[in-house]
Amino acid sequence: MNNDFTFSIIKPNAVRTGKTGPILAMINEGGFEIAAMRLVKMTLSQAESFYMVHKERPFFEGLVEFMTSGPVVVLILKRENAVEAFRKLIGATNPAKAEPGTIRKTFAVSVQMNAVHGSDSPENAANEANFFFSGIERFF
Ligand code: 3AN
Repeated sequence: MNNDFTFSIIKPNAVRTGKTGPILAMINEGGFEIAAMRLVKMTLSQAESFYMVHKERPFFEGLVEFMTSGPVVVLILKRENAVEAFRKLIGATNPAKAEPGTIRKTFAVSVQMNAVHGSDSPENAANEANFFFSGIERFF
C-alpha cells in the first residue's frame, strides 16, 4: 500500500438506513476506484482492537457498541493522494462542522454516527486494510 490507497468503513447507521449505494456513488464520483469491498458484522473484540488507539477516550465504549450494532461495509479505495482526498470528501468528524457536499454533511446524524470512516494516514490505511482483508480479496 502507498498513498494511492485508503481504507474506509460505511458505518452501521448508514448501512441500516439504505445509504450504502448513495455513499458508494459519491465515492466513485470523487474519483475513487473500489479495490476491495466486503459487508461484515464486527464482534466486540474485533471492534475493540480496531479502535484500540481510542481506548482511553470517554467515547470508546459507546463507539465499540455502535460499530457492532449492525453490519458495516469495509473498503479499500484507490486514487492519487487517496488518504487526503478521501478525508476531504468525507468532511469533518463532527458533521455540524463538515463542508456542504461532503459525505458526512449529507449522511451523518451525529459525531458518533458519522456515516463513514476514513484512515488518517497512509500507515493507518495499510494497517486498517490488513485488519479486514487478505491478499486474495484485493483487486490491485
Ligand atoms: P475520524 O473518524 O474523523 O478520524 P476519530 O478517529 O477522532 O475521527 O474518531 C473515530 C470515531 O470515533 C469517529 N468516526 C466517531 O464515530 C467517534 N468519535 C470521535 N469523537 C467522538 C466524540 N466526541 N463523541 C462520540 N464519538 C466520537
